[in-house]
Amino acid sequence: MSNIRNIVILTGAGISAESGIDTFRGGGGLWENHRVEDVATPEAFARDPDLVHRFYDARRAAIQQVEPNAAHYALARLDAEWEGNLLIVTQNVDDLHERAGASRVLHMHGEHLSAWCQSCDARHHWRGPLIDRPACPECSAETLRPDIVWFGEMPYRMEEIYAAVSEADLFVSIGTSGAVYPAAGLVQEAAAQGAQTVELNLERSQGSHFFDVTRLGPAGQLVPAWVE
Ligand code: BV8
Repeated sequence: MSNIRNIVILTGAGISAESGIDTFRGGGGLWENHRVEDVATPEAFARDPDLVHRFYDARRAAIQQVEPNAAHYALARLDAEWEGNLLIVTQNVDDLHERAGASRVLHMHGEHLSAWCQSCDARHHWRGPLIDRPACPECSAETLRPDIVWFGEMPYRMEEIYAAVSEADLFVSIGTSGAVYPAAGLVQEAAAQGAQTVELNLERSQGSHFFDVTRLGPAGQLVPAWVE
C-alpha cells in the first residue's frame, strides 16, 4: 500500500455476523414477521412506539452479550498502526469496533447504546430498555427514543463522510449488501475521484461492479488477511 495515505473503510452488518449478530437481509430481513424497513421508521415509532421499542430493546440487550470477532480486531490494529488518515464509517449500530479497540469510528446510522431525548435533544449513553419510558437524565421528560437513523431520516455526519471519501486513496467496503443509500453510493464517490476500491464480502453486493477488487468469504478470515 505504498502510495496509499488516506483510507476510508465502510462496514455493514456482515462484519458483525460472526460475532452472532443477525444481518438485516440474511434471515429474510424479518423481525416478529415485520419487515425491518417497516419497523425502523419514524412513522412506525409514531404509530406503535412499543413495537419499535421492543425491537430496539431486544437488540440493545443482544449486542451486550456478544464479542468482537477477528475482523473487528484486525481493523482496530490497522487503526492503531496506520499513520495516515483512516476512518471507519460503520452502518452498524453495535459497539464492536470500539470494543475491539478502534478509535476512528463514525456511526452513520446511530448507535444502540445511545438514547435521544425528543424534548431537550440531549443524547445519553444508554444500556437498558426504553420501553418503560425512563426519564431523560437531562430534562426528566419521558421522551427518549433509540438514537438510530431510521429509513427516511438523514444519516449522521454526512459532510464529514463525504469529505473523507473525497480525499481517500483507498476505499474498502466490508460486509454490506450495498442495499441502503447514501451509504451504498459512497464507493461511486470514491471511485470518481480516483480512489482504489476494494470489497470484502461473503457474497457479491449490489454494488460489486463499482469495485476494482472483490474478495469473497467470511470477514473473520478476509479482513485479517487483507490487513496483514
Ligand atoms: C435517507 C438503522 C433521506 C436501523 C439503517 C423510500 C422511502 C424512504 C427512503 C427511501 C426509499 N427508497 C430509497 C430510500 C432511501 C433509503 C434506502 O436506501 N432504502 C433502501 C432499503 C432502498 N435510505 C434512507 O432512508 C436513508 N436516509 O435516505 O434520508 C433524507 C435526505 C435529506 C434529509 C432527510 C432525509 C437512511 C438509511 C438508514 C436506515 N437505517 N439502520 C437499524 O439498525 O435498526 S439501515 C440498515 O440497513 C442497517 O443499518 C444497515 O446499515 C443497512 C444496510 O444493511 P447491511 O449492513 O448491508 O446489512 P445487510 O444484511 O443488508 O447485508 C449484510 C451483508 O453482509 C450481505 O452482503 C452479506 O452477504 C454479508 N455477510 C453476511 N455474513 C458475512 C458477510 N460478509 C462478510 N462476512 C460474513 N460473515
